[in-house]
Amino acid sequence: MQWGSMTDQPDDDAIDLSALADAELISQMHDDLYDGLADEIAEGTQILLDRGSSAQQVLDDALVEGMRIVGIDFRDGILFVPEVLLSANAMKAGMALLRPLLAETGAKPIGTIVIGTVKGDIHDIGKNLVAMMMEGAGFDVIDLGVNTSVDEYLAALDEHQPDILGLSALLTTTMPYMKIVIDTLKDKGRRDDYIVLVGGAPLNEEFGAAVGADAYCRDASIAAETAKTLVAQRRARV
Ligand code: B1M
Repeated sequence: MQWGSMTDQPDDDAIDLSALADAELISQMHDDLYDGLADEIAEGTQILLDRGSSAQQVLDDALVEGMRIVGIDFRDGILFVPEVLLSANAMKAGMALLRPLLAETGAKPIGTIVIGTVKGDIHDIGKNLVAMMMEGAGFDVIDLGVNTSVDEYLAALDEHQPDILGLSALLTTTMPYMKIVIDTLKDKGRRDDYIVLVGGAPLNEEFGAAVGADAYCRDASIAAETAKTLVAQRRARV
């Protein structure tokens, strides 16, 4: 843990991140993410990028792995909501630098996706990553944010006429809302107008099939790959 000085004295204990080798820097970033130090995470991310790491490597090795460690201690009651919020904020500082790199394509959009975290759920880090990877894969992304109601999804589908609807849920208590959204589409005779993809840590293939999604996506890369494959298949049929 690294604490700033409470006086005007220079902070002799501050770690010079640029002096660390890659492995040490990544390990220090796990600690900094744990401690919710957004500036340090942004600095570490930039150093790794400047040294030639790919955006995907920095995301996987430094940020997602650091967040996995945070998640374990949150689960075990060692970290609490305010601390985890700081970690999430620090992760976002790193993601802000990675976003344009992950989304860099220059290609014509290959389709449109409307995505949101379902009602009752405010987790958005994973959903944001999926949105970034989708952009990187060449999709136009309409991000509805968190706590999204059926009516909000329907309004966005009407407005944007996307190829894909993406639903994210991180809580066992909010997962069932995915079925409410999909059943509403069925009731309105609109289910087959869209490819529906679902994802989130507590889901699995079986759940995805049970709620009537076209596919469950374990992570953001798989989501982007699945989106490309299913859009291509659908276009080949018409
Ligand atoms: Co929350 N939380 N949280 N939390 N939180 C979990 C999910 C939990 C597993 C922690 C734990 O106990 N170990 C637990 C859920 C338990 C359960 O339901 N069985 C939990 C809980 C209980 C809660 C609260 C209820 C705590 C409380 O208040 N007592 C509360 C709920 C608030 C609410 O939503 N109503 C709460 C609050 C919070 C914070 C606000 C503090 C914060 C969220 C900040 C934010 O998102 N802006 C937070 C966090 C950060 C977590 C953990 C630690 C990390 C989640 C995360 O960002 N992971 C999480 C523990 C964990 O998951 N290990 C936890 C990193 C992210 C990259 O992964 O989101 O899985 P993930 O996304 C992946 C894939 O799942 C997939 O791709 C992503 C990228 O590869 N994916 C999709 C996700 N969405 C997709 C959509 C797709 C496709 C793929 O559509 C096409």
